[in-house]
Amino acid sequence: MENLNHSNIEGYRSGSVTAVAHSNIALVKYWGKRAVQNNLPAVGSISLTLDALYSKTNLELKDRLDQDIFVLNEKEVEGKQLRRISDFLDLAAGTKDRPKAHIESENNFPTGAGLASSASGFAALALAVNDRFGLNLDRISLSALARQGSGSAARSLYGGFCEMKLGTKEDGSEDVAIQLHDQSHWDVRLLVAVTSTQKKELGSTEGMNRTAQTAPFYDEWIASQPTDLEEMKKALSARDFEKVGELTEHSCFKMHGLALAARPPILYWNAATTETIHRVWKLRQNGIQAYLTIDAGPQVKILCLPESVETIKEAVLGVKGVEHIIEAKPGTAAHIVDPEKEIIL
Ligand code: 2P0
Repeated sequence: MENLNHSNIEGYRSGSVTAVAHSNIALVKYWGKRAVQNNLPAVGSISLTLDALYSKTNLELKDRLDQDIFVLNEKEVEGKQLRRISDFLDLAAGTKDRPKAHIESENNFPTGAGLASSASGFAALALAVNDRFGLNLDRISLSALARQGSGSAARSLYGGFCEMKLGTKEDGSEDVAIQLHDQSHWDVRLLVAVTSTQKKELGSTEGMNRTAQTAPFYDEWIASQPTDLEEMKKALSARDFEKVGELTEHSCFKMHGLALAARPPILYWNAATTETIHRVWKLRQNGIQAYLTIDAGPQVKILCLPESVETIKEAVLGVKGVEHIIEAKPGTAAHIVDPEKEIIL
């Protein structure tokens, strides 16, 4: 590859690259930061990468641009959102004196609606930047880079099941994600019951910061997380579906209970979210193994095994306000693709 002629900084590459990263869903949730500097999470987390939801990002460095250009879902983004991207590129380059980037990104699912678009988006961007800036980062270092764009993005570098570690150092070098099991470990399914495609009113960063500052049970949340993480790792290794499901629901409701205890309270649910929770619990009473989780948005994500998919879909599509269901399997790691090829693996 040919280097761009830019301020004597070596390594920049001309031409464009396209990266794909899948979204992920936390089975043991991340909520709260121990430091805003370097975006350091207050707790570790465990996630499942989802094949059906992804961001596809094309990046090209251009010497002649005055500022970065970021096009998301065919619309040019400006202001705060663009600054977040530019800051991330400065951080990756280690300098503001870098060639500007023209970035075009698409999500194949609603953006900013609790479906982890920032996770897949920043993971894809980290991979693309690594390639064009010639950084040669390994996966762990890429996860640390992606984390600084968005905490959950660190987990989208990997396929299958993944753990985001809680570090102790201020520089964040220990706050990295590792793979626990690849996508072939276990054929579970995650059904996303979409109850609204509107952008959420309160972003995750603001939501978790308010929770940390005002929720009276915040210290207990932090203190109880290591046990949940250990139990989840054991249950995943053993493919113990009931245990994984029970822990997943517990972590979800602990996080949302905590957010509700913030001042003013934080509630990401709508009426259909609540109805769907009851529908899933009813299914379980009737012997169907289905467990749910909810993120910073009103969608309900139902963890199940392949044999229960159709029964659950039928029951949940019957809930008033459920618009449609996205079915996902464990997805692959973030990767560079041929932009001409439509099929995303
Ligand atoms: C998670 N969420 O573990 C939790 C559960 C939402 C609910 O990580 O501030 O966009 O960019 O680090 O990663 C969403 O928050 O927050 C999130 P920042 P992020 O998936």
